[in-house]
Amino acid sequence: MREIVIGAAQMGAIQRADPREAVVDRMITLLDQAKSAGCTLVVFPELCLTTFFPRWYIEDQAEVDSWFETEMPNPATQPVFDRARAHGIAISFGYAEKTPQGRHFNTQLLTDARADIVGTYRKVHLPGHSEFDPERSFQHLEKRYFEPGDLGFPVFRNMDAWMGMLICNDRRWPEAYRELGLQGAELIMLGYNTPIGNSQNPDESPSMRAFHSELSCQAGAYQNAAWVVAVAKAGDEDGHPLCAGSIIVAPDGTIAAKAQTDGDELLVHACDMDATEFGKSTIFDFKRHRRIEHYGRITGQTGVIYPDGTKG
Ligand code: ING
Repeated sequence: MREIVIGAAQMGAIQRADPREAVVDRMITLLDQAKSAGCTLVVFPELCLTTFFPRWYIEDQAEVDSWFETEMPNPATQPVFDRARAHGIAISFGYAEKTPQGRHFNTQLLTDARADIVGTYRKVHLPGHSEFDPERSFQHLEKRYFEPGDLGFPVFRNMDAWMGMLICNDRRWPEAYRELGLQGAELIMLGYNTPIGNSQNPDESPSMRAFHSELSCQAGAYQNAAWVVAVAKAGDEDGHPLCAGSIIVAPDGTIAAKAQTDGDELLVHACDMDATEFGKSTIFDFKRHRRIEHYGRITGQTGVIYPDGTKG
């Protein structure tokens, strides 16, 4: 039995004025709780060091860059790595990455139990828009502030298991999970910041947002026989509510743990990586059942092409 006691460290709101140091203190409190609960791996949300700044149209490039990290670890985040190392806990958390070449990504890192970084993932699926939209009550400018990830969907060997990461909108795209599943991923960690704004569209109600988040994670877990740990940044950020509902999903698609609040909250579950074996060797034994000769459209085209050749 290859058991990893995993902590899903949901975080409540981070206000635009909150300094990284205050956020780091909250992360360390969650790490201490995780240590007491026997966790050996803790997953934090997407962009967990700052407010969800893509909701703002920011014209001053210096202010935009103030939301990004130019190195990792760095002075503000070093205390998190130090505490994780002291506890012997591996961590994964999301942050806005600015590379030495000046490129901008929405990134999630993973460390080993010594808090040494074993790998990073850069968000591929960027939702929203790139220009100011006057019709919206809040903006969603990830396509403005980030480039699509350029690392693909990597899987890392860590703590005697195959682990991959996704970020937020990625969880809605089955291709993302399958890219990890085809590398044998047994654990998929993802953070999210999902606005539950005041849209009049019933499909965008808070309850539907929560339903679609769970549906996507449960499907991804079940269809790739992997554990999925989905961790929210939740709560009301400067008047803009974010969806909570962090969950730990088992390889059979059932929810093993679920957050009850929209604040800082640690979920804990002992995840047996060998529990992925049944699905991977029966229903989702990819090598026995997949028929790739029929899947050409999935990577051959981006949008809809109708049978009569017209494009959606
Ligand atoms: N946020 C949202 C998400 O995919 C979104 C964007 C919300 C898309 C609701 C569709 C519906 O959860 C991020 N950061 O991707």
